[in-house]
Amino acid sequence: MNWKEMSFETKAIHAGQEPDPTTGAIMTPVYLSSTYVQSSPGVHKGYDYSRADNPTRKAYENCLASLENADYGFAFASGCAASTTAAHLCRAGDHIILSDDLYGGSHRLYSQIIQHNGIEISLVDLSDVENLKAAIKDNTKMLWLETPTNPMMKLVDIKKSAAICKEKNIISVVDNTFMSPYFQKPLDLGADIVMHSTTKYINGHSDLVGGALLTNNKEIADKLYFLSKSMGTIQATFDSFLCMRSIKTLAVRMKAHQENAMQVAKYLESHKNVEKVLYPGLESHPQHKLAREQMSGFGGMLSFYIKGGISEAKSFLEKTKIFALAESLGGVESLIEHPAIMTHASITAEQRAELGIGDNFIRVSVGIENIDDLIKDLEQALQ
Ligand code: P1T
Repeated sequence: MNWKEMSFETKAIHAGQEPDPTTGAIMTPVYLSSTYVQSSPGVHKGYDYSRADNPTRKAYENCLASLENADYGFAFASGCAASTTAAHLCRAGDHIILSDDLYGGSHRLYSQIIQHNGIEISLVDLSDVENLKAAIKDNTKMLWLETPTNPMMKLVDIKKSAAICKEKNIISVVDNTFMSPYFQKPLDLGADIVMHSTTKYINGHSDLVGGALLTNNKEIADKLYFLSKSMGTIQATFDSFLCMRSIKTLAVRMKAHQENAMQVAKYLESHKNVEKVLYPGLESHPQHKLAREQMSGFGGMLSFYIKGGISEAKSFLEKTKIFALAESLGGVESLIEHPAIMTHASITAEQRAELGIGDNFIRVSVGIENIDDLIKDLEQALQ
């Protein structure tokens, strides 16, 4: 079957998966085997040890790769494990340019670990491509961007950024966690690698932690395969199975997330106790035009400033009942959180202030519950 010719919804359900040849089981079995019998030294059926390859993980990796229009996919133990592995494409003396606004854990990984290994980093506001051009040095090896960024919802022009990198032989990586391939396909726009925290929309049920890297570049794929099997950063077999099951419904979930998020964004924007809403689907978003160009939808994530300060924010967050006060995002259930105290606490207060992550700043992952119930919940908490 040539999956490249199939539509997203069909690939999400079938790509990489064949009925089990021995039993006909329609779901790929969970191959909980660490090793594989060889008929003669070095002669086997394509699998020798599960850190290198596992049939369940491979089926999942192929399915996810097909959704990003990638030829190669690798699944990791977490989004951070995927990032750590990709960062090893660089060596001491190299320079990495990163979005200034990043998930707090990614910021911590690069500024407190990767940088200490002799790799130079620059945090840059990539929403203006001129800033990217100005930040490039002779030793720049990689560009790492989130779009939309977590949690400020800033957009980065993937096509322009990737073209600049290509000219200078810089590897461009896009963290596509917020949009999922349903709404944004960075490889089609010229990026070299797509990264996911599959913990989020890809798995979508808040019951595992995982990550992924996808690429069309054979040389990069060979290196990532070498790194993942050598560093052992791979996704566990059962978690690969769960993710593969979950992405079968990715298209329907993403549509529902977006529909609800748009209504929540409009509701919040019109509320007297809300100062400002950041959602790429709103015309008030400063990069709404770019959102329409490079994304096919606007996703389920939004942020807003509540009127007041820390006490108003805390009081609101303590009162929501359906929106659970918790870190993470992208699950079917609605989550709400305070980035300054929770997800972005590892960033210095000074950097948070520069980015706009203030005491009255709140991030929302809009789930797929009934929209009337969601609005009612926000209404009683905002009052
Ligand atoms: O949590 P983990 O699966 O290791 O993924 C890290 C990560 C990477 N990139 C983005 C854009 C992310 O949002 C995350 C994880 N983020 C959260 C836990 C959060 O609440 O924002």
